[in-house]
Amino acid sequence: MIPVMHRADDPDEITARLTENGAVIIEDFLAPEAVAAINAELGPVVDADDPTTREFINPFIADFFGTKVKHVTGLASRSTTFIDDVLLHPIYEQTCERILGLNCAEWTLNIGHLLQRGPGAEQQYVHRDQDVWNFLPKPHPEVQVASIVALTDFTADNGATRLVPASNHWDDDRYPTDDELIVAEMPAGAAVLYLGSTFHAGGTNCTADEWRRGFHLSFVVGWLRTEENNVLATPPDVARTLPLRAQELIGYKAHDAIATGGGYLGVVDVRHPTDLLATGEL
Ligand SMILES: O=C(O)CCC(=O)C(=O)O
Ligand SMILES: [Fe+2]
Repeated sequence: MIPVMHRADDPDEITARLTENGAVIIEDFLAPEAVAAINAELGPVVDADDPTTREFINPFIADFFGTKVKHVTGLASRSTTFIDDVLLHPIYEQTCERILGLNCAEWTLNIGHLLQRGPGAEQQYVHRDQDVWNFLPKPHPEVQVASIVALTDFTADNGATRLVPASNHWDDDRYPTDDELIVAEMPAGAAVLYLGSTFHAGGTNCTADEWRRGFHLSFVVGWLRTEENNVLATPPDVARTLPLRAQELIGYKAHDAIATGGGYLGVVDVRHPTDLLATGEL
């Protein structure tokens, strides 16, 4: 089972449940007003997406998402409600600090997508999100905190995410059986947080006419390459208009590990790109 907690709960407790179970649902992650504002802003954008004509990097990924899932990518550059209510959500800061903060100087946004699973969308293959970094030798420390945020009610029938509790503790040679998948049913405004090491899959949508809409966003230690090229997706002209913390999370802050015996990553002119944005040099 997936523990259910609330945004006002002690961040240490939320982190403890997340690391024990590999997943935790925060039932009131977004206020109803925030869900309404996000849906008003992004609903028309996602509805306009046509998954049958969209192109993908390769046929495998095309098949992974299929032709029944609408996408909005690069959310940081497209949506102020995404920035204010989701990207900067304190629960991400609290859990990333406690989990990723042990293994990096800075964490960054890895990917920020809206996924709308439509009628007929089939279950994804069961995977760990961290497997995008397959060249990272195992075992390795936890490098990713991920989440799905429900913008509509998530039900077993409309494609709610399935997760495998405690699979973050499994050895690399164990793969889940179907009966080990637990459905993260949750109301609009809830989120399921999970780890990069937790097995999961977007579910089959077997309804006739219900769209399951949710954000898929994750954070990663700042020394790994991100799945989405966030700086290109949110170029300086847009980034300049965003709150400083959003700029940092998108990748405009260098990963400065000098204090722990490392070096710097992601500088421009040997400075933080955020500083160059502030002075107008970028
Ligand atoms: O949409 C979902 O429920 C899961 C999406 C997912 O796991 C992924 O795209 O990696
Ligand atoms: Fe995933």
